[in-house]
Amino acid sequence: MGSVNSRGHKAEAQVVMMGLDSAGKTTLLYKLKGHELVETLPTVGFNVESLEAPGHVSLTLWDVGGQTQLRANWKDYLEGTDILVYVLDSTDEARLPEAVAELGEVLDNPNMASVPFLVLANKHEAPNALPLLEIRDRLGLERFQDCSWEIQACSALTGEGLPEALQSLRRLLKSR
Ligand code: G3D
Repeated sequence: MGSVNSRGHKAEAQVVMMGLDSAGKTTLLYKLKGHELVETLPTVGFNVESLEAPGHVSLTLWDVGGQTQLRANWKDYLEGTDILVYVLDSTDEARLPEAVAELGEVLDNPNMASVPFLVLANKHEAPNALPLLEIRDRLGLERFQDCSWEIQACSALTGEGLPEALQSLRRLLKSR
């Protein structure tokens, strides 16, 4: 997946962004692209968007969970994924177990073996957001020893944490 430049490095990266519906993926994408915030509609199927940082990065957005009809297909598209960005709603404690289970299922896919991943604990500006350390513990991230991962708190609304998230992406791209 992607292309190779004259130095033999990949010039493009296939980043797959996943998370439960309403985690904030669409808002994040627009914020990262420098657009004004837009009225968001529930993501149907998937969007493919390209992002200019850090280089040519192709971003594919997926909702996981709930939409059984679509879930049957998304696993086929994981092949060639360079990085997984998993977006969580830090304020949605009720659906955290579901989000944890879905992340585990995605990472268990053979196409995801040793693919680095970044967890974005979104909506962190909200007063009822769970602390980042608690989210990390409840995700059980320590068990993923075979691949590089990072977790970052952010807010797609205020932009807080997004420069750090892009730095994490760069680090993880280098770790491939
Ligand atoms: P999705 O693409 O993952 O399904 P969306 O999620 O981007 O559509 O966002 C779902 C809702 O969460 C939207 O609110 C959006 O404005 C809100 N949201 C996204 N990011 C943040 C954030 O960082 N903080 C807060 N407080 N809200 C956020 P609506 O009201 O349109 O459903």
